[in-house]
Amino acid sequence: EHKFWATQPVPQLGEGPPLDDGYIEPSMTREEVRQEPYPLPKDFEWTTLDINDPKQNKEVYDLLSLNYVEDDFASFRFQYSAEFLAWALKPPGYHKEWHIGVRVSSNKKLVAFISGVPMTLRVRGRNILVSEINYLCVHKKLRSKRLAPVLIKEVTRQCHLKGIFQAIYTAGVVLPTPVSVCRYYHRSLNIPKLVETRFCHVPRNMTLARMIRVNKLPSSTSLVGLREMEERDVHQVANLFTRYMKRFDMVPLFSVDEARHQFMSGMGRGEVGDGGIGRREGQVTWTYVVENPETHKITDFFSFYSLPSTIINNTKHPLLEAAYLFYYATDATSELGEAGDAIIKKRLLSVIGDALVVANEAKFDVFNALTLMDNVPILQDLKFGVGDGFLNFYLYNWRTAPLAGMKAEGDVA
Ligand code: YNC
Ligand code: MG
Repeated sequence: EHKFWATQPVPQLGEGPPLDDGYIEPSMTREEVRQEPYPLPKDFEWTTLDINDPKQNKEVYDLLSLNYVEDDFASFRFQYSAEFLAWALKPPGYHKEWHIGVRVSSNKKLVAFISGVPMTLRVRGRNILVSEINYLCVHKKLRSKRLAPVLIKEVTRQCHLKGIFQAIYTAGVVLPTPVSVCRYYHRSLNIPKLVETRFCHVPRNMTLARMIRVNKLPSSTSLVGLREMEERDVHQVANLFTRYMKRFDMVPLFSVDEARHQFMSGMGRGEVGDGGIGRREGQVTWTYVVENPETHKITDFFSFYSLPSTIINNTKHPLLEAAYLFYYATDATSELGEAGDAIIKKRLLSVIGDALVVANEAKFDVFNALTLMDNVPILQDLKFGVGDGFLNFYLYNWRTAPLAGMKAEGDVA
């Protein structure tokens, strides 16, 4: 069935939950790791992409914008911007050796890519240094030639050379074996455009005018003390994030520098904190904090990022401007269980409600979220509709029982 995945240290389909969390295959010393790159079919060669070089950054952008992930009906294709890729591929401690490409030997055209970035992941009680693998892409003309397994083996080898033996990755496709499955939800902002581009449709018992009215958002935010995040907030935000994420079983752990990178460095080149909700050139992320006016403590924050999609074969609307809910946190309570959940839900309705207002003012067409963290209980109240996409989460060389996500998804219905 899975000729490649059957050979890899991942739980095989139908294996059943493990007795204990831990690795599948032991780590190696540097000398034990294969020293030569895996062979490529003739006429192709390996390359390391230097994302600091605008030309190479653009080469990755060009490859992905024409060949990366599409929806099931080939109507929309992710169009990560060059700025987004530079941000995503260069977190603190990144390794250029983990930005791997394949070129045609004769003309040096980039035809495939895979990347990893380092991070610390907590899975249940265990902290693991992992690489986060993303942007696996093979040019459309080179599909089904078993190039993907070679890319995966090569990035694995490069991780091993840096002493990393575990990885996390997500995919729309089902492979051996998801540790969690989330569903996409969509909050319509620009209804006329979403209808025109068939992203959504007017239900039979609705009119376009009524649909616009029902989904209308206020033009200003509701929370007292809400403002754009600034450099001086980084420590408090990192701290708040760490405390809040204790609620969940699989989370990244961010140092202060990593928090700065995740929440600040995608904010564009303009002046931060000028009060307006506009868009700065090259802006990738939007991060807002709530500062208590009396204590000056940061009590909440939210973040979302811009990830447009090409609308395939549409000349009037070439691009769907989508915002994706990223991380958020609140100190509304540290209480666990149902009582805590109810307090969190109430607070998040305001916090994420304001995120919608900001995204709408910044002219996004749609706001997307997954069924993870504390999203599920607020999606319906905030007028998100269920999407048809799923996102599967995977761990490489690590066993743990399935994590919430599926269960949470079922709770919505
Ligand atoms: C996928 N998305 O099952 P079997 S997500 C992993 N992730 O192997 P071929 C995938 N494996 O089943 P094609 C995969 N998609 O025979 C397919 N596969 O065992 C497996 N699409 O290879 C597949 N980007 O080269 C099969 O297929 C084998 O030419 C077939 O290439 C696949 O970034 C692909 O969706 C996805 O560009 C490159 O279709 C191509 O079709 C494409 O014949 C559009 O491959 C873009 C797209 C994927 C986005 C992503 C996460 C990738 C994770 C990779 C796994 C990382 C493991 C951990 C490594 C580090 C370990 C350490 C330490
Ligand atoms: Mg192939």
